[in-house]
Amino acid sequence: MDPFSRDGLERLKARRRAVILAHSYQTPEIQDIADLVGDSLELSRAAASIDCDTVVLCGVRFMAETAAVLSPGKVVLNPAPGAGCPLADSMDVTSLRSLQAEHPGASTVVYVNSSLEAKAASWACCTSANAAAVVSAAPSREVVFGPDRNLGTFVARSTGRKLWIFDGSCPPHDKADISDIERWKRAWPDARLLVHPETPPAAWDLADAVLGTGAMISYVRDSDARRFLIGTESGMIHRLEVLFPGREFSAVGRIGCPNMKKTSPEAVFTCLGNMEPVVRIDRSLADAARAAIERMAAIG
Ligand code: CIZ
Repeated sequence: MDPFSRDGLERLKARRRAVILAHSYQTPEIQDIADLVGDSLELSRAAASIDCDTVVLCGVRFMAETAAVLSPGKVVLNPAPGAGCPLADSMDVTSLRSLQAEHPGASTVVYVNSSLEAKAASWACCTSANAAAVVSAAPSREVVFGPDRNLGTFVARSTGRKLWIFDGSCPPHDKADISDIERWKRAWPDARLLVHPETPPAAWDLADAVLGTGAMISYVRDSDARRFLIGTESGMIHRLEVLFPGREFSAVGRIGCPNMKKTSPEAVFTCLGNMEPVVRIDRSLADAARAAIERMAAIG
């Protein structure tokens, strides 16, 4: 195959009737070759709705799996099959079932950062963009929620629902460096501080708003501030800079996900050329997980 070039990639995409979808935490190089950059909710909706034969999902494994479940008629390629998610891996389905057994009357909502087995055992999954809306729509007032402890705590506060929360976390967000955030607040006193709900409550207490990445974009769009401190995975800075060239952004809290940086433009090109690695999911597992994923895509 020819070496990677933008023209070569466009030719391959046309030949494969392919779209490239990238999460907002991907590197600038990947975001710049993508047809659509977004959060998990936007990517899964796009994978299902765009008229194409092939989807190249640039993110981490659970995102490629979610896209494949929602797009059974398409080939979903994952150019970084080694990119896992420690948060998703932190809750196996046996642990989730134990929590469910302790609270038999509760509905179960799992964050999209979870295994397909956990999704299959749940009423719905959610993203940070619609976690409160999904929990509020749950048929029982009590909800078993996992795996992210911080997001669960935030959703319990904002919905007033009783949540039984699994004790998992996203290591880069959970270990956000609070003194770095404080330092930046002193350095840019006029800036708005936006932090992700996967960060710990100590970060929320300093922030102007606690938001998922999609809501951070809306916040900046609607704000008259010129400078923003962003407490989430640092890939988000490129996304914001592309969308809002007149504003200034700085990443705070030293939040970096090594798995999100495992996709290279060359790997995207090679996987489209070879049409592998294909995301293959056992049919019965996909069918079992689909209802929870479809609820996530339909709500909020
Ligand atoms: O929902 C997502 O894509 C994640 C993991 C974070 C966010 O806020 O976008």
